[in-house]
Amino acid sequence: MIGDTLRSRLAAGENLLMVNAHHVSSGLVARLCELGADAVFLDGEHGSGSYEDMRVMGVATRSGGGAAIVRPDSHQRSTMIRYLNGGADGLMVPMVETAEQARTIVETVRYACPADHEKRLVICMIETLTAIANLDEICAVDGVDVLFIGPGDLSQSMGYLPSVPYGEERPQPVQDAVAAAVAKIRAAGKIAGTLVFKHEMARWVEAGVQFFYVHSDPFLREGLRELRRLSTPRGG
Ligand code: 3PY
Ligand code: MG
Repeated sequence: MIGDTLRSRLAAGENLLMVNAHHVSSGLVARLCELGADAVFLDGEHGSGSYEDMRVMGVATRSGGGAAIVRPDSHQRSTMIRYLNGGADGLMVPMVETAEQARTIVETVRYACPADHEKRLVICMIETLTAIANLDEICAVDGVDVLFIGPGDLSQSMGYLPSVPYGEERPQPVQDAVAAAVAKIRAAGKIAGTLVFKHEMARWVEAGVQFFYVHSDPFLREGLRELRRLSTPRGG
């Protein structure tokens, strides 16, 4: 497991790219890493992957030189343990709202991997107004490597739609809330992460975000649109 490699790189000030393949495909996750992704996001909260799919994709991810970060669908102890036993390089746990929950997640990782828990990255997702209100206490929990702001669920928690059309901006109050959370995480000496689209990247790099989660679909969509344009005869 290579979560410790990501931790060291973050501690050295590097920014990391984690890509969601959106498909259950070992070939695709390996290729994404060969082409430059530092990690792939294997989503057990959305999508159709089984425990075995996640294990096999994790092996493929590492063969491509990247790390496999798995999102369980809940804080259920047995679910997290099964992903860790299947070789997850890290867990990105959704809907962490209190320091107590963050502590339980850290303890679960240490329990599941007594011999090599330091090789697993622990990421807590901050994605509700309650989590934002408790952010100082959550940041103070030892063993949490990355505090990751989920702008989609945070938007819903603030009364907005979870997503905006590709290329558009999220509502300003959501952007402000993410920026304030990033500043707080950094002031606490912790690593901040968030989901970004290409056009937002420079802004969040500037704000000090180090752990970037990106979707692969926009690249496919943009690439195909461009090929379609180039392949269409003028006037056609
Ligand atoms: C969210 O934005 O809510 C996510 O879970 C992904 O970042
Ligand atoms: Mg979310």
